[in-house]
Amino acid sequence: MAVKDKLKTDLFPTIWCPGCGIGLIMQQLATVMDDLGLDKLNTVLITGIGCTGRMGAYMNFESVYTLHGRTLPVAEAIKMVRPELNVIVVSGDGDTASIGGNHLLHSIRRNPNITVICNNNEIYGLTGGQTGPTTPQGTNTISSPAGATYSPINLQGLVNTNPNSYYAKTTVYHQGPMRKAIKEAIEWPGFAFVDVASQCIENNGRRIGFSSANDMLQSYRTEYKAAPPGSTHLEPHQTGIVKGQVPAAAVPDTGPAGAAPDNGKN
Ligand SMILES: Cc1ncc(C[n+]2csc(CCOP(=O)(O)OP(=O)(O)O)c2C)c(N)n1
Ligand code: SF4
Ligand SMILES: [Mg+2]
Repeated sequence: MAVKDKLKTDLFPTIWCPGCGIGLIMQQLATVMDDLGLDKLNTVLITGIGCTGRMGAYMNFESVYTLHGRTLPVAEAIKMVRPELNVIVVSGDGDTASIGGNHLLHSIRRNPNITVICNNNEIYGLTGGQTGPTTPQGTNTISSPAGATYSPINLQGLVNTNPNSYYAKTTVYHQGPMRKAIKEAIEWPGFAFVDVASQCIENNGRRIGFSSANDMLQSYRTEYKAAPPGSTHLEPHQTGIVKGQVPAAAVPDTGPAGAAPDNGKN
């Protein structure tokens, strides 16, 4: 099968702005899905709301377009009842870490065998460019014209609170490493998170001084450096992969076996 068979090219052009990073992620995801032999029968895509959430519509897979922030409970539920499926979540940084932040904490804790690809454009793209949980401190946004007040959330730190998790940081410029990270994440037998720095030129980039999507893309080339092999922690603006211990087969938490004891109070 060809990579293009993984995409609904009859629906192109997409609704994404020209130069948006989301398409670069979709292209690499489609390539990996083709390499791994993923198809409509063995894989389901879960997306949230936001520009990123539209990816499910353009890929030739069964997909669930969930409520904003609710990708992870839907993904975990599907994995629980259909454990043989590959369950892949694609969601925006706001969707993942803000409105979906509580679900993120508990998915990391439960360690389901699902893959999360986070399109981290450091902004709420769809709604016009408001400050989100990953927006760097000091960034001018439509909701923080004097600069974002707070430090961004530490996604790597959160994911790595589970010693069996997989975390990768990459960018849409680094296509080869992104492809490797997505492939390894899908193959990882537990919670795997691929954090992809990606440009939103229209609702973030232009406001912070980039004149084109390509300028923004090239900035990832100069700003990001690969972490030394074997790193157990990535510094800001380092790309790389931090793998925990391979998890043992997940045992679903189905509650106590058998009927509750009759203690006379039932
Ligand atoms: C419950 C709920 N709250 C708020 C919104 C409005 N909303 C839609 S998309 C979005 C932010 C999207 O940002 P992100 O997840 O980073 O995705 P991006 O558009 O950047 O890809 C918000 C706040 C909504 N649709 N539903
Ligand atoms: S608003 Fe930003 S994230 Fe949304 S499609 Fe346009 S460039 Fe991409
Ligand atoms: Mg975003």
